[in-house]
Amino acid sequence: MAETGEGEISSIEPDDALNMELGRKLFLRPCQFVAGAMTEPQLPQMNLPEIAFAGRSNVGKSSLINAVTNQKSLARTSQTPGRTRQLNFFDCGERICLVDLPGYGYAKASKTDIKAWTGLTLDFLKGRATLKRVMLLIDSRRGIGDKDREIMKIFDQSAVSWAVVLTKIDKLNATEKETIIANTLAEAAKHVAAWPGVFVTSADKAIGLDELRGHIFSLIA
Ligand SMILES: Nc1nc2c(ncn2[C@@H]2O[C@H](COP(=O)(O)OP(=O)(O)OP(=O)(O)O)[C@@H](O)[C@H]2O)c(=O)[nH]1
Ligand SMILES: [Mg+2]
Repeated sequence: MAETGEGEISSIEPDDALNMELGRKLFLRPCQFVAGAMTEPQLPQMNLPEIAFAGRSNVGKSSLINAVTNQKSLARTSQTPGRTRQLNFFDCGERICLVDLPGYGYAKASKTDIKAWTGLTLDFLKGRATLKRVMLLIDSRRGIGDKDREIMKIFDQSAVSWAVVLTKIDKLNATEKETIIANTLAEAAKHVAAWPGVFVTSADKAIGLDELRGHIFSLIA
């Protein structure tokens, strides 16, 4: 474990300072919304490497995309879970595409809607040639749950390369942080398709963003 400049505990060694710097620069370029897809024919052909943000409803996917791209309202965020109901594609500097996925585990939406967006999301995750990595977001207050385990299984079976990102770390005290990071690392390590680390982030307090940007940059460098 390493201490970042802000004194936050991070499980990531800052050994790739160059990637972090280039990743930071990458996201100084403007990002723009390209397409929102609710059906398979609406999926855009991007010809850019893609990084998708997946996770439970309300885990903070849209907020993290905004934080990483330095754009306050690129992806729509909400107090109401289940807000992102389509796959949203954002072109960042014509170098990379970030994909904001609908969250899973939201019980209040209609069954037909849930089926539609879950089906499309799974098809996308399993069959997208340009998809470089899925960032699987886990709310650090909740930890990995059964729904997350189901999706990890799907990733492993479909050979989707993925990495775990803890969100909303600003809500935890130091002891809680250490526990959740250790538990999450241990669980991620059991999965062959998972990147062997965990990103520790807060969109609100701008924690762990350069590490995440550096990781994303390393995937397209
Ligand atoms: N404290 C704190 N709250 C956060 C953070 N990131 C997101 N939130 C809050 O969590 C709620 C959900 O955030 P979203 O970014 O909309 O979550 P989402 O995963 O995109 O949600 P869906 O689109 O419904 O799947 C909002 O009220 C955010 O303000 C964070 O880093 N810290
Ligand atoms: Mg969202």
